[in-house]
Formats: sequence, C-alpha cells, structure tokens
Amino acid sequence: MANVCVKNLILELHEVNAVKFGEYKLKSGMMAPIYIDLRVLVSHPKLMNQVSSLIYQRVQEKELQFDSVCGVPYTALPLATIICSTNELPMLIRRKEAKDYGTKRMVEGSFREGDTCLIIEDTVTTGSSILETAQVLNKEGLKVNDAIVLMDREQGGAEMLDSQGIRLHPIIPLSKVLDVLQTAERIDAQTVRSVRKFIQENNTFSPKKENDNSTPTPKKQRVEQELRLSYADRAKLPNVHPVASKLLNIMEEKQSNLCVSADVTSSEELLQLADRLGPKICMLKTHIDILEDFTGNFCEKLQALAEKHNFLIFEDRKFADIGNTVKHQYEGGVYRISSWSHIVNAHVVPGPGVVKGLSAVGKPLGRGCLLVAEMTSQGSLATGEYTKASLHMAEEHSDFVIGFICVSKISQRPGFIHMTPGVQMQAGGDLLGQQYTTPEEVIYNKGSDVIIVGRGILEAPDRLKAAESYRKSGWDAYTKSLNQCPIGANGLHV
Ligand code: S5P
Repeated sequence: MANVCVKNLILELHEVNAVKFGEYKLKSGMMAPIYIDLRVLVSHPKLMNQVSSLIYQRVQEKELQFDSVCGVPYTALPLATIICSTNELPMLIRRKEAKDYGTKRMVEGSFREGDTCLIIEDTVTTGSSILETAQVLNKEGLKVNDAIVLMDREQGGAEMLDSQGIRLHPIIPLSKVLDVLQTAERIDAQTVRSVRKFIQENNTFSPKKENDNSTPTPKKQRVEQELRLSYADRAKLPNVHPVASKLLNIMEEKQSNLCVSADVTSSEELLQLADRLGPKICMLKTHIDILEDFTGNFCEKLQALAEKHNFLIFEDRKFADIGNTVKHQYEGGVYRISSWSHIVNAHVVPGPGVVKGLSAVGKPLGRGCLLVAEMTSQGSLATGEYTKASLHMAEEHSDFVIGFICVSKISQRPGFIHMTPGVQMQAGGDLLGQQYTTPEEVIYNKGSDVIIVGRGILEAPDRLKAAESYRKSGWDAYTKSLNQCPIGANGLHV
C-alpha cells in the first residue's frame, strides 16, 4: 500500500464525522467538546485501507515482533483483518460475548502457548479496552508486549498500559488532530482551547516523568477518574497478588467495599459482630491485642465466620520494628497472627527490613500486607517523602505487599488496593485527633477502594442497619465513579 499522509487522513476523518466538535453528552451527563467515533470507517473503504496501511507502516517502523495480530472488537476487527490479509499475517479473533466464558473458546484462530500477539485498536482513552483484550489473550497463554492505536486521546491510556507491561504505539495523537484541523481552518482557536482543557482535566492517569520518583500527585478533583477499572477487571489482571485478587472478587460479588473495624474488647462481642455484619462486608479488621479475654480457639471461630460469610480478616497490627523482631511478632507469641489473618499492615519507618521480615513468614502462607502510607490522625507525619517511600517499598515488594492504608489513592497500579479509615457519614473528628471523611468523598473523590468504618457502625443504635447504609454508600460511590467513565465498554466515547 502507498504511504499515507497523516494530515490528509485527519481532514478526511473529520469530513466523514469520525471526529466531531460541539457539545456531546457523556453517559455520566458530563458535557464533552469532542466526539471520536471510528465506527463510521466501515462505510468508507478508501479510508479503511488508508488507516490499515498507516497502522502497518507503524508496525514496520517500530520493527515489532509478534506471532499474530488481534484487533480489539469491534471497530478494530475489520482493520486487523485488512492488515493481516494484505500482509499475510496470522490473525486471532477475541470473542466478546461474556456468556461464552467456560463453554466456548474466547480466542479463535491457531496459536501456541507462549506466542506473542500484537493488539490493534482504533482509539485509546483510558487503555481499558486494550487491557481487557490483553487479559483474555493472556488467559489463553498468549503474551502481549505491544499495541498499536490509530487515535490517542492523550488522556493517560499509554501510561496505564505501560504500568501493565504493554507498550502503546499511537499513530495520531489528539493534539495533532487539533493542530491540523485548526491550520485547515476547520475549527477555531476557542474550540481547540476547550478541547485541550477538557482533555487536561479528564486525564485518566497521572504520567510519571523519567527520573521522577515522586508520588503521582492526586488530582484535585476526582482521583477515581484515573483508571475506572472495575474491581472485577482488576482482580483479573495478570500481575495482581492473589490476596488482592481474592478481595477484589469478594467486593464485586458482595457489592461491598466496606471493611468493619471491629474495635471491641470482648471475644464474644467480636464474633457476634462478625456473624451479624458478615454478609455486608468484604473484610473485618481486628486489633487482637485489645481483646480482654483472648484464647487460642477464638481465631478458629473467627476464621469459620470468615469462611461462612466470605470476608477476609485483616489484623491491624501495624508492625514497626526491625525485620527479625516483626517476624517473631507476626508468627509467634500468644496471637500467632500469621496463622489466621489474611492481611496485616506495617509502618515503613524501619525501612524495607520490616517488609522482608513479614514476608518471610507471610509469603509462604499466601498472606498479603498493606503499608501505612498515610494516617488519618491530625498532625500525622506520614506525608510527602514518607508516603513516597512507602509507595516505592510497595512496588519493590509487590509479591507480598497488596496495597496501602492511606487517605487517598497514591498509586496508579490497578493491582494495589487503597484502604481508607477515618470514615463516617458526617465529616468531623473525635477528641483524640481522628479525622473523619464520608464514604462518597473517600471512594469517589479520593479514589480509594475500601472504606474502613469503626465507631460509625459500632456506636450506631442498630449496627446491622448502619453497616448496610455504609455498604450502600461506599458501593454507590464506586458505581458512580465507574459510570462517570467517558469511554464506553466498547472503546467509544459516549
Ligand atoms: O490512619 C489510620 C490508620 C488506621 S488502620 N487511622 C485509623 O483510624 N486507623 C484504624 O481505623 C484505627 O486504628 C481504628 O481501628 C480504625 C478507625 O476507627 P473509627 O472508630 O475511628 O472509625
């Protein structure tokens, strides 16, 4: 195929309304000044050929190595077909119908375990459609190292995919579209400004610059806008820790991102609480050392309730000593925490030794650990550089660390879980420095995953009713943040 001029292609895409400007209402109700819909391409064979040719040019320029090609359904499917047919490349088709899981193959075509597959996509916003396709291919034993996309809305998709080990090769960045159309006087400066502003304000992933070890700065508005992957999708990611994956699946299944902080001092009361609130929660948090009547068989009973109601147990021990000491504290003593608690947490103040010590005990048992990256108490010193250090430590030990105790989302890795305490229905505090935020603020605005609620439930006249109302509030905030997604499940933008 002949070389394709990108500038002319942009003008033609604009002519056929594949790129439109105006006021477009997103599913969320939010208004957007641009609409990209490459589905119309199928009605313009010349353009189909040009786009396919451009994509293949990029494959050659980048000298990409792969065994087969897969287009993200549906828009990129015909593009992949043309490319593969013209250049005699083997193609794979990813099935989209979820109901076929388990009964039919999810990937059609011939391949061998360990083969590499190149993904082709028409438009990228968050990168979630490419990731979803990569996950399906991974499940079948295929590797995905590269993805080529025609249009990149430059809203963070490339960075998100990079964090999952997929290199994105965009052909036309949105800024180029704006430049070409403005130069050709198809759009005016005001339109360009408003699209740029919209794109900037709706970036879905904070890019980390090279040599920049800083914590990605949480956006002032909604941090949760960044990834918008569902708990279920995150559970399926290839490099997510099994405990994180289990938790994410429980959350999705029980429609609960509520962790109850069972800060009571009697074993009997704690067990009753676990049994009663069990159906409402994804996790139960304990402070085992505040029990006045602890006995060994308490833990067995608690474990049985965790099984019965399908929740995880998190002992909020906040280990903070040298590796050798925490190893003993975790494994031995009266409480034998590692034998019953799925998750523990640690302060990062001692340095990486604390994680290594805990990991030596917890990893062989399949346990997970949260790092205390921030605290909710007034005057907390866990801020700035300290928080950054915890992020770094988590990344270095992601075979044991599953996430953070934090005030808001601090990591872009979808495999890490953010858990936030200091939650009540009304913002405020207690007399000892605790600061409270609402479930909506924590999940929707701050981008956290799990709300940890103690006295908001424990001091309510009806604990079950209170737990249900926190569960609902946390879950509604989560579903609202998913629905805000300006990209549909099929990669389209309204
Ligand atoms: O920064 C933190 C970290 C934790 S784990 N702030 C907290 O409040 N916590 C714990 O969350 C705290 O130890 C307590 O068990 C729970 C909050 O309880 P509440 O009664 O204030 O909701």
